[in-house]
Amino acid sequence: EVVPPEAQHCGFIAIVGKPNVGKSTLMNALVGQKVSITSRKAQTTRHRITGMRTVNATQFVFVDTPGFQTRHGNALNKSLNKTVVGAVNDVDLIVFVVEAGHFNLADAKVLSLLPANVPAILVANKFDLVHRRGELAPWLRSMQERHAFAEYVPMSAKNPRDVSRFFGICEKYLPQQPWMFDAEALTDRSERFMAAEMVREKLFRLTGDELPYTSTVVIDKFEEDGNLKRVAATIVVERDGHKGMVIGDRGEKLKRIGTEARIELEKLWGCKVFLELWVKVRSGWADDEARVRSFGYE
Ligand code: GDP
Ligand code: K
Ligand code: MG
Repeated sequence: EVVPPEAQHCGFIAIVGKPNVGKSTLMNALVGQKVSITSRKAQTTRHRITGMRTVNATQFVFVDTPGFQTRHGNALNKSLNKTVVGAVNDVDLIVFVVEAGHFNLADAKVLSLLPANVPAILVANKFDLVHRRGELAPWLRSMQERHAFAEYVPMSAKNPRDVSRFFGICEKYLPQQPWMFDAEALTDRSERFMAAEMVREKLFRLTGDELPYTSTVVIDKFEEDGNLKRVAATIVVERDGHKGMVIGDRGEKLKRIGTEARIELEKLWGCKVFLELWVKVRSGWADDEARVRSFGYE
């Protein structure tokens, strides 16, 4: 069904909050596909990721952001924080995500970045984990005193009913203007970028907590060959010892990272993928501003 441009609504919605509150999970659920990688580790999201969904006459353009880093001031973390500050100032609506019933200094730090002139919705996520639901009402009232939120939404990003209800909540904040992307578009990120991200997701998920967050993925080759995409990528780690953790016993770990990333990419692109992985040591890259930039961080 064709929607004439004068009937179209379209707007940008930034999703912000401290690490691990479920921002990327929410974004993927809203988009309906994995366009932003997730894991139970902080620093999984390292870029501003745009994902969109067009529902009837309205195009929702979601901007997922890294969790604001308050600990180490290295070059990587400074770049992550700049991305958050940039994202909140240029949108029609802000979705501020916290874990339902929780609010600490790290949340307060992100909240202090929100501009007063952009409406903000409070998402109290992970509602499924709240055991004493009666205590949520006074907690929500305490949140009212912290910021003049336009709405208070207890929900679970993992509950499809909550997610579909969310479109109706956001809709009224989006201006009447023509869509900026195709109705079917899912993300503005390149296939090359998505390939690197899927490898990084598996790296984060399949290695233990001992592997520090200072690893990254670089694409060396990206070729299309009929209905096949050939990708070669290098996992960059900080120390020799980390290399072994990524490769694993007789290469088992690296093989599994490759297999799982390939399956995700085949699902995303709907074609066959040949994925080749390498591991390299670049000590101190996360402290080196030029290196951080050369690896694709803003
Ligand atoms: P981000 O760092 O804010 O982007 O958080 P992620 O989306 O990467 O999610 C962090 C962790 O929280 C992951 O293990 C998710 O599966 C989990 N998570 C996200 N939303 C929910 C939710 O609504 N309920 C529960 N129980 N877990 C969630
Ligand atoms: K995370
Ligand atoms: Mg994230």
